[in-house]
Amino acid sequence: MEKAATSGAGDNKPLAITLSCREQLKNVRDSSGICDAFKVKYKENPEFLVHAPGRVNIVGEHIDYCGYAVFPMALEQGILIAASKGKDDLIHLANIDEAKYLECAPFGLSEIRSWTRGDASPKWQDYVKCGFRGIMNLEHEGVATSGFKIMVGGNLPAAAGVSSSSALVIASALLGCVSWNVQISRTTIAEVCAKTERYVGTEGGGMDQAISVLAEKGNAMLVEFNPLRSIAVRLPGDAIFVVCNSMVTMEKAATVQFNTRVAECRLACQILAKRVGLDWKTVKVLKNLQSQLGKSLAEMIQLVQYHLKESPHTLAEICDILGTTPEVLKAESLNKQCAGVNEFKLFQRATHVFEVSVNPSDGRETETKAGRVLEFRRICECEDSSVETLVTLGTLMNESHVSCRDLYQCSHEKLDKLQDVASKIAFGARLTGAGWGGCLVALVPREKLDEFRSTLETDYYEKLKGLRNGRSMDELVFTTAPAEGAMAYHIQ
Ligand code: NG1
Ligand code: MG
Repeated sequence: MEKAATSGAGDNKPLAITLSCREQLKNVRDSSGICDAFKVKYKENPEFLVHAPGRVNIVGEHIDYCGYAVFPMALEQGILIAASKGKDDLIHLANIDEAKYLECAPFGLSEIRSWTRGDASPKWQDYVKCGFRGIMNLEHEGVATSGFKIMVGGNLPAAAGVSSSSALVIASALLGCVSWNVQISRTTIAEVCAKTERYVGTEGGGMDQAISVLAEKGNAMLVEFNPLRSIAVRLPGDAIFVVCNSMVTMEKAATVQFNTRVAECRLACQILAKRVGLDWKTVKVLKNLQSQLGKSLAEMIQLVQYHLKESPHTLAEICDILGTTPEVLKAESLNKQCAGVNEFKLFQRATHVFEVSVNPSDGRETETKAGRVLEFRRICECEDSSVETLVTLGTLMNESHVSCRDLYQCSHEKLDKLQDVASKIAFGARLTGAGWGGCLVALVPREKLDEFRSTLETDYYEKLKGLRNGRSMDELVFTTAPAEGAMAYHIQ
């Protein structure tokens, strides 16, 4: 059984709101479309509605799985599920966009308990399975006693780096909790879903699941890991964050890049551990290495510069340093997707992680350039909305983009072009989420919003009409206030 954690900022909010009549359900979250589609499909009314928001990460990319804190905010846009409990253990699943998300054959709950994706490309329904699996494995009384009829919809662009996958995992898990009466904290749901989303095959961190379920309306969240803790942080009043879709889609679970980056961070950690005399097989997470050594980030960067070379390490070189064989290394440190990769850029990846990360409880780093996440939080907490403050925040965002582009190499030429156009008007802009496509987040002066949008339209979107595919500017570029975490609505 999983142990229950209870320390999230959003933990004091109930998981569900009870509604007394059907009309109330239709008035929640623009849900009449999905309620109607549910009724057409299943010839009955839904009993539950679940909303789980997507997110933008404002600063701190590809560091959650290294154990470092990140700084996301929940979007108003999200995944919306309408559902009713079934009479047997089957899950019937349909998507409102049935042309894009093909209907799948019903599957039994018993099949989910031990489900993993295997070698096929991930399908949209796999994320639903991840969510249910997490809750089922908690082994609470009443769990998985009934299946569901489900209609999935919402207004989040998929494969765009705004975390539609985790929002779907969270929404499914929350539906499981509420309908089977599993009473656990939001923090536990976040932890469980971070683990189970890995069954699709990517070794992600826990940022997306945490923000989707723990977010507080009006605030961004500093999310720390091990143990998971979320701290609400108010953004400066005049800061307008704009999400801009590069129109390049990236299915990270279907590609080798994401997991290779995770493996590179692990290998960098293990080599450093070995070099300083620790057991490389047990020290696999950069933050844990830093804690064990009691070093500052600046000192960690010195270690990187001393022990890792700038040119890529081959598998054979890594085995040599660690005194092991490729077979053992594959079992200890690599994942399936990077089985065929032979060159690992350990110096650059570790430098990116230590540059952008900071231990929130360790104030020592604030004077160095190293702590972009903590620095961002510190500035926000000064509650000063002056132009100088916004310029400083924007500069941190631009620096973060450069680190993602050059050191972590998780950008894309079109995303870089968009960042270039955006940052001419914005205080700053950076890719958000895993990268290799997806969205940009920009901090834009309030009075320049119109100019920002029209410049993006002429200098970016108009030039890529083929990719645009008829989408409106409102779909591609939108402002968003920090929204609240996931919520279920139940008619009684
Ligand atoms: P995306 O691909 O944007 O949902 C992924 C990971 C995060 C984090 C970011 C990079 C999952 C579910 N999400 O987000 O944990 O590592 O990349 O900062 O794997
Ligand atoms: Mg995702």
